[in-house]
Amino acid sequence: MRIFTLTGEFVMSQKSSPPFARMAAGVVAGALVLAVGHLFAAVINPAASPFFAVGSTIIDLTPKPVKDAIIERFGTNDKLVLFISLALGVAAMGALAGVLERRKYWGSAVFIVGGAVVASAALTRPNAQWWFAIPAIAGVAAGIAALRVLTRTHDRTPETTDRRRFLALLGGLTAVAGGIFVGAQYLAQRLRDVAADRGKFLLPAVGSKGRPITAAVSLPESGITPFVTKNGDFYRIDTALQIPSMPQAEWQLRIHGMVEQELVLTFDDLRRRAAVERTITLTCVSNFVGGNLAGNATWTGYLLKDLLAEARPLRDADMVLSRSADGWTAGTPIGALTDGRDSLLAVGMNGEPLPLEHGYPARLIVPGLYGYVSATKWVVDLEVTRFDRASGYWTDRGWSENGPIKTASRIDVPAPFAVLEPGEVVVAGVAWAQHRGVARVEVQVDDGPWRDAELAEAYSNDTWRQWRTVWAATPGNHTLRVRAVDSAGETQTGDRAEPFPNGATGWHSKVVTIR
Ligand SMILES: Nc1nc2c(c(=O)[nH]1)N[C@H]1C(S)=C(S)[C@@H](COP(=O)(O)O)O[C@H]1N2
Ligand SMILES: [Mo]
Repeated sequence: MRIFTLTGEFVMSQKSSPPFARMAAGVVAGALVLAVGHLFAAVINPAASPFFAVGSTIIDLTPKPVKDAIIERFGTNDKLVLFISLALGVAAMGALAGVLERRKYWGSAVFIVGGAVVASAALTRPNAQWWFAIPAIAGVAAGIAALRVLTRTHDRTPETTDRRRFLALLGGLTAVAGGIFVGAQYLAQRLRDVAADRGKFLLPAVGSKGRPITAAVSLPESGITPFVTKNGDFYRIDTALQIPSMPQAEWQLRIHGMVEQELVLTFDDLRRRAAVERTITLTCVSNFVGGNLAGNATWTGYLLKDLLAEARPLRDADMVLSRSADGWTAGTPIGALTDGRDSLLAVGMNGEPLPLEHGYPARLIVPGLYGYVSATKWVVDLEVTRFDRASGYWTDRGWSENGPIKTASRIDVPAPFAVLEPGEVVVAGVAWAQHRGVARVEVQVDDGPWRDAELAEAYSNDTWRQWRTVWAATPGNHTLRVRAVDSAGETQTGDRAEPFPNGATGWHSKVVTIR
């Protein structure tokens, strides 16, 4: 390696080589830490993998404004962005370790510190056991070994052959790390094949069906949001970096806390109870005005009021804290689960077992409440408690304790900034005010009067409702606005509010150009 020293001498020596080779050695050793950690976690528990342990911890610790900025910029690719940042972070740490790993082992020390961070992240995950630290320890051991071997090879091999030997070792170890990672993924899949488990899940026979969904609830406009959202089109929001894998045979729902009779229900127990089918529109509190974080599905499941009645909640309980297999929680007012509305322990979505990302094998669905305080996916635990004793995941992060869904309406057609011919232009969309129901929808063009839109038949107060109007469009740029009125006669507010802390408000508008 030819370089000039500070004094200007020309030297040929590995010892004073620029740090690229050492950095590369460190990066490869870092990759081995991740890969070996991932492999051990595949066997022990996927949540203990450096990727998931650190990733989930970052998600839980990220302050809200940063999280919002990331979600705004990257949308639902936020998890991919997180993994890439994590890999880059480990690469940077590896490069630093490589540079520092001279005779003094400072690089190994960097790995040990990094490993301690990963191990603490793993050990502080919900449901963690002491052995969640093993993947980090094993990964760091492999990483340090690789770092030692690589730097020694680099420093000791004679100049003429150094690059070749070093590069071969570097390449070989990179391939090994890649192989281990792919193998770990495969092993994790084989060991807990929850997709296959879902394939064998039988939906219960339904005693009570909801109203049939007739053609009258749908308007024929093309481009309008369909009344029922297909499972594949249904929005997905959760903090889960990996979908909790909960085979049906292992699943249990524990109902406990302030109850007279603690209950533990398996699927065998549930199959002896009456199943129902209900169509309910779910909405995320993070939805912006005009956004698409809402979906409507026919859910198969069990009425929560019946299951809770078996447990006999104490009179002074006012909340049910539901918990997922991966430790996420929601605090739901007990009234919303027992007041006669169709709150469900759902096991089916549009005639299929719940898709893995929507909560297989069981989740909650509560009409009228945003998902963050009610719709726990992969649910395994219901603790009957009080708002002054417990709180849910997002409430702990500043979102409102109560999350009733606000009245909202959206223009689906025409498309934003559409350029259209003058004459009859169809304006259409959906409106929702779950558990109150949409009574009217009004549309305004520019500063004109608010006019009633035509409505599809209401399916129920718990579902959204399609609307349309025909507008006699004249040339120029125009702003279209929509607002809904709920069945209590309350008009959707035009005051703009951000989603935080309890849901966005404001009228959705679209600008169109008429030629
Ligand atoms: N276990 C778990 N359940 C969860 C969440 C979560 O992060 N983890 N997010 C909730 C939120 S904020 C919403 S809006 C709904 C979204 O459900 P979906 O992904 O099926 O549309 O799930 C709820 N249930
Ligand atoms: Mo949400």
